[in-house]
Amino acid sequence: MKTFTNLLAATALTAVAAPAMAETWDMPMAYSASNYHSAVGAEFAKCVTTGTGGEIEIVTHPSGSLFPGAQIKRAIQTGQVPIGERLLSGHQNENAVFGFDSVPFLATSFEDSAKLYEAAKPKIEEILADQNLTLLYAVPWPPQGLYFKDEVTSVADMEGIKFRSYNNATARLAELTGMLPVTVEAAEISQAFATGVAEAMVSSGATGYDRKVWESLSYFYEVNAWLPRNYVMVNSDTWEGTSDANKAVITGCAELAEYAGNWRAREYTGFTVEGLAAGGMTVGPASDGLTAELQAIGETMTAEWLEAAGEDGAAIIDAFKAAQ
Ligand code: PCA
Repeated sequence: MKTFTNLLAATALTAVAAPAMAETWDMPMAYSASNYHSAVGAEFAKCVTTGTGGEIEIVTHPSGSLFPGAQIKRAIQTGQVPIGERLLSGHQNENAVFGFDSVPFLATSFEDSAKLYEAAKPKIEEILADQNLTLLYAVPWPPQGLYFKDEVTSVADMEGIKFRSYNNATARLAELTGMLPVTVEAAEISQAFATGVAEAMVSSGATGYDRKVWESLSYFYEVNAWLPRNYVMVNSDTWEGTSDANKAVITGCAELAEYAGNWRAREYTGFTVEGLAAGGMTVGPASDGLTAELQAIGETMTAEWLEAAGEDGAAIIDAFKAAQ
């Protein structure tokens, strides 16, 4: 009888000591572990694991190691993974509204990009909710500039160049400048440039720096075309099944991650642009002539986006303009 009582006591103790139902949430991320998006994701994961007392352990998988970028959203939607991070404008082909942050020259600074995001957020949350996805946080990339092998002073100089694209807007930019778009994930960029699959791209100083593109390319023009964002999303069924206490921890960690990510993006901008120059690249603004040509192309792309995104797109732009 004594043994039985002891056994009961021991079982009760174990029940108290062990976390209720420990779960592991694998979190695929598309960009290199050293990139600040991945660093922020790792901090977010740690915050959740610690805050939930280990009930939810988030394990990040950077560099597209679990799923390549293009498959991450679908993997979360279908419950193959509970959570993940994705460049949302990568899904412009699915719904033009997802491309609101890649409309050329609409928001070209961190301040404006934050206002544009606030203007778009309710609609984006609604679209994601219809796809069984719950938005947790979003972090911007630094302003997008143009990378080339040779000096480029006009759109005519771009004719026939193989241009690495990462969403519809970047592919369209290639078409409108007479270049040849080729889709390449960030994780594959260095190889694509080394092998000649791609010869140019539009991206941030951060991505060029992470991928050491000075090994293949020589010019970075600070065009400040737009600032796209990465989004961390959770499967809505998983979210519904999460306790209120753990939801509160995750939401709090997401707020911290968004805040930290925004600051890191700003700091990383100068650091990486300097890094490109230190790597041997010529870094600076585009010529006045090229800037004017790109502005005109931006107007075409803005009109096309508004046409494709309809009333929702117009409402986002109106809300953004009202906040400026
Ligand atoms: N880097 C990502 C998206 C935007 C950016 O700055 C990329 O090039 O894939």
